[in-house]
Amino acid sequence: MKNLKKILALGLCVAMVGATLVGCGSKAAPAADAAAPAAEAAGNSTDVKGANVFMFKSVGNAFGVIMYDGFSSYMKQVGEACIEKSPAETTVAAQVQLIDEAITGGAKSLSISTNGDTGFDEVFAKAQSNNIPVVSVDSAASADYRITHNNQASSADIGAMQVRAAVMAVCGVPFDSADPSMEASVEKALADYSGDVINIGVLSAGIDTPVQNGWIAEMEKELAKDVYAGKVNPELDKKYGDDEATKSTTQAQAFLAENKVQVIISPTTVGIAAAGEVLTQAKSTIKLTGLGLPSEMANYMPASDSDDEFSFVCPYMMLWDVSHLGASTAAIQMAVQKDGFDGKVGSKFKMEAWGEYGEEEFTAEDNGDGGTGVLTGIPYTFYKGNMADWKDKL
Ligand code: RAM
Repeated sequence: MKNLKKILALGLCVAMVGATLVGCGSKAAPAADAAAPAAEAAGNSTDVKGANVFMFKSVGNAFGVIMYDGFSSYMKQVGEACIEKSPAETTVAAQVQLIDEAITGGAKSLSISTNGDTGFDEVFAKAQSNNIPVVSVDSAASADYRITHNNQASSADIGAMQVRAAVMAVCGVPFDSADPSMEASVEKALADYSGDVINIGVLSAGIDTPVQNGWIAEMEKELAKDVYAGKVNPELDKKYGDDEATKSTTQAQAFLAENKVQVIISPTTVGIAAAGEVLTQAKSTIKLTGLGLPSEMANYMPASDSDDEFSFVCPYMMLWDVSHLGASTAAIQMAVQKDGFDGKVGSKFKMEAWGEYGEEEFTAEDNGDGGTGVLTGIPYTFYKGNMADWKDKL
């Protein structure tokens, strides 16, 4: 039920970030706030002192920009100050330094998407002893130090759907909106497939990035299923672009030069956009899918029912409501600070109505990594049937 509501809310209209943002037309109210240019949005502070700090993996990643826009618009709605402090480089060391500065500067809370599993213990312990609650989002922080993790969508679903989309792309099978999980579609595609064994490449973010590594592990579980046996190589060919456009481009070019894979999955918006450009320019037959922003992928994807999706490098891809992901992170922080939400399994909180979303209730669940997570979204597939609606909004 909760998932269906998310699909409907996402499908109806979402106001997104910054200059490319498109409002919701007749559905106005708080979503219009989300439409405000980030620099003007209230809630934003110029000072760390007393502010709720949001830290993405690095600056300049549109996914992080949209998430912070949702975070700050929710903070504004509830009258709280916030500030973004993301590093220039996508590294643990750069994040640790900024967290340390935020603690010294008197931050009220920390919401973070981490660049790695290790290296944060000392600074997170320092945050804890300064009563600064740590909540992770997108890429998890250590269970020992976070209150909970905001899980954008089920990792198993994200991993499995990317593999299914990759195989369908090679087999030339269109996305069928009546089969959103693509489970039946991929089964049929493989039953009809008699070509060479399909090799899948993965263009990921950092080699140590928790969230992408979690999804890759789920891709490998999906590939171990009988339906793929003998038809798809269970070994993924992995490369890492560190969520930097230049490095991701170089890695995509390496896939092209090696010519070993028939399809690339890129579970990062930076990687998929870089690969989209490389493969499109080269007029390559290597297909592409993964997690992308429609605004960044519009040149590499079909956008109308009359398009032949297989004449584009990326026939379809997935993502979720990134703005809501930021807003729900802010709501978790508020529940921790004001409503006694402690992030233990079974503890619940209510998120105030925001944008097109009515009041929502979320519950902390075992996240499978020694800590808890709160599931706030679902993967949504962008394809020729809906890209025209989304490329200017997300
Ligand atoms: C990138 C980041 C982020 C990921 C999205 C899909 O912007 O790497 O971690 O969740 O893509």
